[in-house]
Amino acid sequence: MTAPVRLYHYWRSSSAWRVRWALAIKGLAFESTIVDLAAGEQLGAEQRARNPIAHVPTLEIDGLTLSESVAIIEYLEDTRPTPALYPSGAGPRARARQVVELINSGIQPLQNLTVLRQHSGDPAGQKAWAAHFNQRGMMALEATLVQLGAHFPSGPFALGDRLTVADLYLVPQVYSARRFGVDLTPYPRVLAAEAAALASPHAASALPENQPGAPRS
Ligand SMILES: N[C@@H](CCC(=O)N[C@@H](CS)C(=O)NCC(=O)O)C(=O)O
Repeated sequence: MTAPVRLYHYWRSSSAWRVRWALAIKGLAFESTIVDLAAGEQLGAEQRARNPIAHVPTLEIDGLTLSESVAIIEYLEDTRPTPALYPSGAGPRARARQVVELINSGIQPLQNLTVLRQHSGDPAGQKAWAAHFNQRGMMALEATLVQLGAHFPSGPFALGDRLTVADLYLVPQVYSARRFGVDLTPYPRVLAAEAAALASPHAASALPENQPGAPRS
């Protein structure tokens, strides 16, 4: 019997959201272990043994224990290529990775709990820091999507007429930007991509509010 796919995640983790969404698109059911970031569970020995930097997500699949959403999603794409999350062709794939890394390296790490706490002990100071880097990131994301639009069939998604990995990174980051109070009205291309991606099949099951441990409104 094959071991179940297991995801170590947290409802509000934007990086875990990307992976939940990819799993849903690839049609992979998974079992959940919640690592409560607010309670500091990521810092405990168990999550550190899975991922020494003490972050979520971690995915157990096919006998592997994988961390880092890029590595996980590329593994899923390599082993379960349909439906594809990356466009085909070296150039379009590089452009998809450009959007992924803009978010994964250029924005999200700066809002991590560890970074916010290192920056300031004051919640208002932490929020201002995260808002600054999200606003700067959204500006870059808007300009990038406009530039890249010339290279893809026109459409509302991050890379044009179909949902790609770029959307799986964009939507959780827009959610974070909103949470930190960033005004998103100057970024219409980003907002159009978010709306299209959220309306796509499989988006709902990955949403933060639909995860175990999320506050019930
Ligand atoms: N580049 C990593 C980022 C992982 C990451 O930063 N996870 C955050 C939640 S989104 C985390 O676990 N933070 C815990 C902390 O800062 O203590 C990925 O894509 O998986």
